[in-house]
Amino acid sequence: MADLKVDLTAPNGRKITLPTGIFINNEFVKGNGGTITSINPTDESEIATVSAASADDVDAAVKAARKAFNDPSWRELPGTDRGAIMYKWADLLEANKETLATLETWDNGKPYQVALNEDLGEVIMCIRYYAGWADKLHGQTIPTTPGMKFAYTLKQPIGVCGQIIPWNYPLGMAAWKLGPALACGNTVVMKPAEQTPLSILFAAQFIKEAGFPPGVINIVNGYGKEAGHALASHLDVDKIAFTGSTATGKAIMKTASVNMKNITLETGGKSPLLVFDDCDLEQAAKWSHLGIMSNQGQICTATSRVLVQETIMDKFLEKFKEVIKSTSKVGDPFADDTYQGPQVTKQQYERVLSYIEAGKADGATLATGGTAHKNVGDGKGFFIEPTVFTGVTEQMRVYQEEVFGPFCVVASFKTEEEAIRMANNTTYGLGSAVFTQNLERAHRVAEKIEAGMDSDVRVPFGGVKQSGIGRELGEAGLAAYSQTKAVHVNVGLKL
Ligand code: TXE
Repeated sequence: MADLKVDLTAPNGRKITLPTGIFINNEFVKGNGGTITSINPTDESEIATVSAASADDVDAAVKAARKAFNDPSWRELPGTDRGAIMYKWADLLEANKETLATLETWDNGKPYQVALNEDLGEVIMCIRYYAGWADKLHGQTIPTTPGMKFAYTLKQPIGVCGQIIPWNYPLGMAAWKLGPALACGNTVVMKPAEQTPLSILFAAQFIKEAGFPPGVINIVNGYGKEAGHALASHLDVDKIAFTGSTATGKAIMKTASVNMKNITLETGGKSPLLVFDDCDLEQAAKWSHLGIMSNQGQICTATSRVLVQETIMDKFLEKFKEVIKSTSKVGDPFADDTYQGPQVTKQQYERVLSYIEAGKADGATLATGGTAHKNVGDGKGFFIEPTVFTGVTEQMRVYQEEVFGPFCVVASFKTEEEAIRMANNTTYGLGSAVFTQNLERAHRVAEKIEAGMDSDVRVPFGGVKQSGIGRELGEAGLAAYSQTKAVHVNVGLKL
């Protein structure tokens, strides 16, 4: 730690020199909030120890971001040039994607092929997508009273943006938040999750090389209660964007009210997947599997409630279990044939196991799984068998609460009305999916479900109810990082 770098050899043999400081003003410096030791969830060994930011460090990062926001080298940079810097950063990330994916797998536990092809693919695409927007942000001219005045609007950045992100897609969440913020000309202080501090440090190395002026992007690893709270409560932070649990989202909302920060929240979910009796059963079973069992079930839009029309329940369950058995190979995330790695931390692993107990205690029927996966890494590691409960009623905790693991409940409905009512019977509203070959029904149900759909960087994403506030991604994501200023021009009105 002394020279703020550590030499590592990853389980796949890759040699990595990783910066360990916090990143302020384009430099790695030692944090004063203690350290974070990252644990490999596959075998519970220590990977590396990195700096954590104190409240004073967060203050230093905010000061750097404020200075950068007011500096002509960023503020007056034409959008095209801003975009060019972002493209350069994306190119550098792409050139280093194997190392970034290695760190992601090692620290988070997700399968390497997924980290490399899906996560890193999306990260690079997201930064490029928003780089393309940087010179296409403009206001409107608005006709008012001819001969007297006209008005126009300007799209301006919000200022210093605090961004607090979770551990399920460490680099993905960083890209979703940095892309639109930078395209709009803001400056950023980002606090990554303490469970996964590594990959973002490697990515931060390329910020200076890409050409971002000092202070435009600051990365402060740290703990939620200290560094996260310091950021959400800081009086010189203009916006806070958060992805994580609903409980922490509510706490941040309260804290952020101290100076009425602009706010975007993306929180939990209990997303329904509806299977009607006229669907392609094979496809419905495969998508139901992907929707909850990929990324170890640690997906905010995971389709964790599968609602199946009563008449096809037995057939569906048979297919679903078949797909789980043939696809969900649990094991070493660096092995090519692994579908499911370990849960990210012991805490998350224990949380999933406790929900398995809750399901049993409430009288649900275990259709498959329901135990820790033992035969990996000498019984070490945070692995869980893909778990499905049937016979679930709407009052059960496993129907209502977010589990965040390879764990889903299957419940039955009789009619379309009942399916919609059951789908909407939660405090959440994030993702959802409908399987039917009846197009009228598909669109009718989509309109009535209180939730959005899948995610794609080009399409707006976000929740309703207690799943969040605001939209990220797509053109709508730019609105979260810009404000509209109106200018009235007097062209002849005399008093
Ligand atoms: O989340 P937290 P945790 C859900 C999922 C999971 C549960 C708990 O159900 O099991 O949340 O996960 C920072 N002020 N999701 O405990 O606490 C923290 O340091 C400011 C869904 O990891 O919400 C981290 O950077 N910041 C989700 C971030 O908030 C604070 C993804 C998220 O941590 C803070 C993750 C505070 N007081 C978990 N306390 C999704 N929507 O995808 C914590 N943080």
